[in-house]
Amino acid sequence: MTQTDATDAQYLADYRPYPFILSETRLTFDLSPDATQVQAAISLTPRNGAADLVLDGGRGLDLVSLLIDGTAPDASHVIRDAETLTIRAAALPDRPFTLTSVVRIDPSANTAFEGLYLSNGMFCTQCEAEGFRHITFYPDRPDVMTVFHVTIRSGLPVLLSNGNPLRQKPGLAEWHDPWPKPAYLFALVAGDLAAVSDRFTTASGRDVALNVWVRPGDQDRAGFAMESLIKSMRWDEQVYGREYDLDVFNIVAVDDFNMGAMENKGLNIFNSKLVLASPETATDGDYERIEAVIAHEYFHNWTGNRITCRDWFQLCLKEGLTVFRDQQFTSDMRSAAVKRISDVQTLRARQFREDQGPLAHPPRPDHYQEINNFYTATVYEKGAEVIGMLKHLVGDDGYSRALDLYFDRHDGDAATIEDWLQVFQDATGRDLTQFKYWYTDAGTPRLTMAEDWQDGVLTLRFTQVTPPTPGQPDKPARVIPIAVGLIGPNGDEVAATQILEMTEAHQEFRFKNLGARPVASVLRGFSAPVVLSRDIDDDTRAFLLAHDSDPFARWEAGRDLALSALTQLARGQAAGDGYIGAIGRLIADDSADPAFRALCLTLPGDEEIATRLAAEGHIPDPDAIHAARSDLARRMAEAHQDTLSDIYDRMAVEGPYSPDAEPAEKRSLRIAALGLLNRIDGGDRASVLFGVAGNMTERMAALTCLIRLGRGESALAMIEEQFADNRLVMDKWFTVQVMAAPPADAVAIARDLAGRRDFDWKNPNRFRALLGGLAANHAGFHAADGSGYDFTADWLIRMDAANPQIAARMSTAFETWPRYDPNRRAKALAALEQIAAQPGLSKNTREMVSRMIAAGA
Ligand code: 0A1
Ligand code: ZN
Repeated sequence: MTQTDATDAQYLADYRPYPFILSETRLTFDLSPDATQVQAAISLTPRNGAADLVLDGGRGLDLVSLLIDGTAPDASHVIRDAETLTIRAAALPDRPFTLTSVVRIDPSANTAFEGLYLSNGMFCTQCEAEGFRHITFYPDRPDVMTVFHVTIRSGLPVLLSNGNPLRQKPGLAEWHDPWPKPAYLFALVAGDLAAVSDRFTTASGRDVALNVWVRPGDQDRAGFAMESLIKSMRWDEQVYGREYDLDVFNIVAVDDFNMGAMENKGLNIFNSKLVLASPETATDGDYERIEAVIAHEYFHNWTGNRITCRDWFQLCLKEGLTVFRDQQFTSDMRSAAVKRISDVQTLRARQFREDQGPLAHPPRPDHYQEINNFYTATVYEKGAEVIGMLKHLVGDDGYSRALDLYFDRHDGDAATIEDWLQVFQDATGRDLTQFKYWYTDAGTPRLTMAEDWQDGVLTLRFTQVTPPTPGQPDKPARVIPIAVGLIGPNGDEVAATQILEMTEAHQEFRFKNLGARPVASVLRGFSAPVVLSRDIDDDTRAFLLAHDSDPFARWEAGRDLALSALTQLARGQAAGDGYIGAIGRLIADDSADPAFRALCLTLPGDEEIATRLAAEGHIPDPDAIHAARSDLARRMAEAHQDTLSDIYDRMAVEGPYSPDAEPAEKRSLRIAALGLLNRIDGGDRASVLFGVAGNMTERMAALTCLIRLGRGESALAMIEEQFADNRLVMDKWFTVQVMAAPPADAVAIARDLAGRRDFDWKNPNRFRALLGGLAANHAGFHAADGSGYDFTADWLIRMDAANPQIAARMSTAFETWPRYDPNRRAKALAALEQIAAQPGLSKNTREMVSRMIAAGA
């Protein structure tokens, strides 16, 4: 997969069980910001005779003492290097023994937010994937599981760890987690915290105390997170038959966090942006994400914690399944159609982009250098799509039998993708040999369809090809479930959805005894993560947009129409009238639900247009794309001014704000209409709305509109004045100014903002707000003078020294660089090379940058 130094790569094929079995881990923490002492007593039994004991743990651990059954081993038997501590077999008993170490660590110096660190004076941990080794010497791998007993000594008022509380008194807390777990699920939190509390009684009668811990004063923004938790607990019992298994469930919100949230057993730790919400500070999108991520982390208790991964190559075993489950949850809580369409949009924007560029990798990779670089859209989102396909192939009953067997057979295990597939084979009798390629091969299959109509028979001919990806030049045909329905000339469905199973490189399917030629609705519900091309004209697309009974396929027809118009416009051709007409009919149709109409009204973004152009063999021109999109939006607004204006007025929601699906969907249509009208009303509606809106959803929408027109100044000043102390709102404030800026101004604005005192760049949310805002301004980031690339590269270098995970993650702003023109390519490559040349660059960023550079070689 990479051209980089292969010597420090890890390989799936090298897996060996750990030579010791652990039965208990007892940890004692004496917390202090710059000198925390950690005592770890680990009970071990040699698995098969004598072996060296190799523990993970690097230079940041200051070893104070080391004892084996109370006696120090001879120094000649103890070997330390940069990443491990080894005790030679000769110094170890050949029966069960206890290893007790004491180390000192400095949480206040931990700016990488991996291991034990401080966030606003609060101690917290992040141990996935390999953070525990920064806390103490330990076999830090997911297949080493044991019961943990934790003692925390600190003057801070709230002291939390995993499991159930034992002794709790001022200055001391003891926790016991009865469920054996790997070290990556360990967590500790200590701070001055306040809780929103509730209770939940499980189906079998266990009474569980629930707490959402926040900074004192933030309790009024934590209620929605608690409601979401209770809904998740109930849903997992009803739909998957899974109950919670401890007496307490704690959630803690922290301001400094590298990712979204973490499923530590009984003590989930969250980025505060995924917990805190009030109508004045959070948008409908924020509420929906909070509900989904609370569910995701809670669902991990079974898919991730009770059944974990044997090694990190199997990451999608827990992540793909848990994303699939949280998507099902959201579809049940909100509109299933809207959820599916937005999941496909995300998949295409993130995973297709990854899968078609230098960073492509299989959902289950077979080697990596830095595991933190593999928390990707491919592992998460494609991992979930693969499960959706499996469900299509075995049916709902088969899926449910397989899941019951999975929980039954593997509870308490550290499992593999092979185990997972075996469960489906055993529960359904289906051979999944060919299906497994979805896990082991990278790349997005291209599916081409041609049609033939003769004597009442419709023939659909499919061809599949998966383009080469780094390290995988040729790929065998995959099994692809293609959901197809047929629509008669009058718009009625003449054949209901059925799944065609494609298993060959070329394959045809016949539909017989048809009276008149139907229109095929293909890949309904996006039944497989492929790129479909078919020979279809705009009239047929418009027909599908008007009549398809499958909401995804219907939306997709409109999307295709829009993309075909936009790509032509971007290439200097006249286009768009057909799309504008078809959209006019759809938005006037009050029987279609508002959120669906909103999705249809929102044009594909610049990035998506660039991707389509590249797929069609053209070099995307960011400025031409931006101009094409603005042009089509303005023409849509002109053509449908009255209808849009009517929608804008009618979709106003009366009464107090509620984040529920129904009002949120009305707001989404209202905002979509506003976005178009803003192109022709000079910003008048946005300006009024900004002043009167009582919720952040409409205020942000109005602010975005004003910024687009260069009229954002006073609205930005008002937000700043009102919310200077609210980090989460100020993060949005940073993002929107750069993201919505006219592309020619974006880099200069980003530069100004980076010079502000409140650009607290070591905070991952603030850094992402600014750099991510620029990356999302397609023509701004890809400015022809290379200023977007240089600005980003400079900041990545700076961030890398403090927090390698964040720098490596944000480096993906460059991942599409090979598809642009020679001038931009040269400038992007120079920026990547500048990063690569940085002395002391982290392994994380080095791996990412060298994979991206290799693509241009
Ligand atoms: N397992 C978490 C994601 C996560 C992964 C790594 C982290 O730190 C490097 C933090 C969180 C989830 O899927 O939610
Ligand atoms: Zn997860």
